[in-house]
Amino acid sequence: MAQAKKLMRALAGEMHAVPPVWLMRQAGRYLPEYKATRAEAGDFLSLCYNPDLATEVTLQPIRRYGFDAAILFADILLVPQALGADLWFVTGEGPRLSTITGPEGLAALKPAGAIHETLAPVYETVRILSRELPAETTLIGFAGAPWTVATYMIAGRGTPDQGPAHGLRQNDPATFDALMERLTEATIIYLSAQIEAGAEVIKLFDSWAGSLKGEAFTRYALEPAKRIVGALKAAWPHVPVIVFPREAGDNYVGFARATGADCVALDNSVSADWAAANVQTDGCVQGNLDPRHMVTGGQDLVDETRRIVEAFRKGPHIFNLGHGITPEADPDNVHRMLEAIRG
Ligand code: 1CP
Repeated sequence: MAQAKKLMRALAGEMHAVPPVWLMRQAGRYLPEYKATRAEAGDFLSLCYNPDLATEVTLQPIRRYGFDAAILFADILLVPQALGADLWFVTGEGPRLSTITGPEGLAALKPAGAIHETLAPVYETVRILSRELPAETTLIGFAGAPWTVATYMIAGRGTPDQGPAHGLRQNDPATFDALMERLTEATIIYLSAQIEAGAEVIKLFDSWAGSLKGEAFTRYALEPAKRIVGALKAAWPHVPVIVFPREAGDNYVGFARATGADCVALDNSVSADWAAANVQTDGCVQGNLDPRHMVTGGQDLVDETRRIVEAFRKGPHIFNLGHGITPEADPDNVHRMLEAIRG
């Protein structure tokens, strides 16, 4: 079947002089319309679980910028909540969760199959979006990878070095491995439901993969991604999967092939020239403009954007940032970036 959507064609290996583009966190606090809808919802989690308002914030950046993809508005931490963890957000600080420090914490979690009870509104958002998005816009569903989600469940918050999670995996591997297993199962169930509701592409965010080294990277980043991609591909061989083992460095090489993914998303700590020579040789890559350019703008933004497009011109590429756009970003800089890409 001929695929009309540009982002889908890039994922299938097609090359473009003007690559498809979307941004991580494209719905978010840098947009005044997002802040208004979030205020209407009351708080962040109420926004995530309100299908009409979550649809609205997903569509806002599409209306404003005409990106090639929309990413479902939700959060990677909804899965721990659906497994029974307490979750709340402290304004100006970030997420807080109940912690898992040993076998009791694990025993208190619900089975993976119980997540639909909590996550049903998210599937409804996907269903509404698949009806309402423009015909040329691809709908991306997502989840956090087990390691990244586990780091939050163990520490109860975001951590600079994921120390508590490394501590549990070294000191109580039985509990840690059982948590990873529960998360892997829940992630497969969650992403399957998103595909059934209409998600056309899946992205797996392993934001803290970079702190796993050597054998630990293989075991806790690569292996779970491979299982998740394998399970999705067994049921939906034509649904592309983008994997994002952020700050993987040399471990980006061969990651798509080893996991069966269609595309690897690159953070901005690797150079585009290096990634073109060592990662894009396996297929589509996504990335990797430093998000700070969305704050600082100017000629540097234009030059860097063009340099990245040029570096990845010899293979399939989806333009994106190397990490999420920040609340301090200037919405006009996104227009400048698009102008530099699309001309
Ligand atoms: O105050 C607010 O309005 C909340 C800010 C916010 C937003 C807009 C959070 C809290 N999550 C989100 C949405 C979100 N999160 C999306 C929606 C779609 C889009 O990209 O537009 C997605 C895909 C995520 C994914 C996510 N959440 C990740 C993986 C990607 C990444 O940024 O590395 C992670 C690590 C989270 C956890 C999380 N949720 C929110 C925050 C501030 C964080 C990071 C916490 C930390 O610093 O450790």
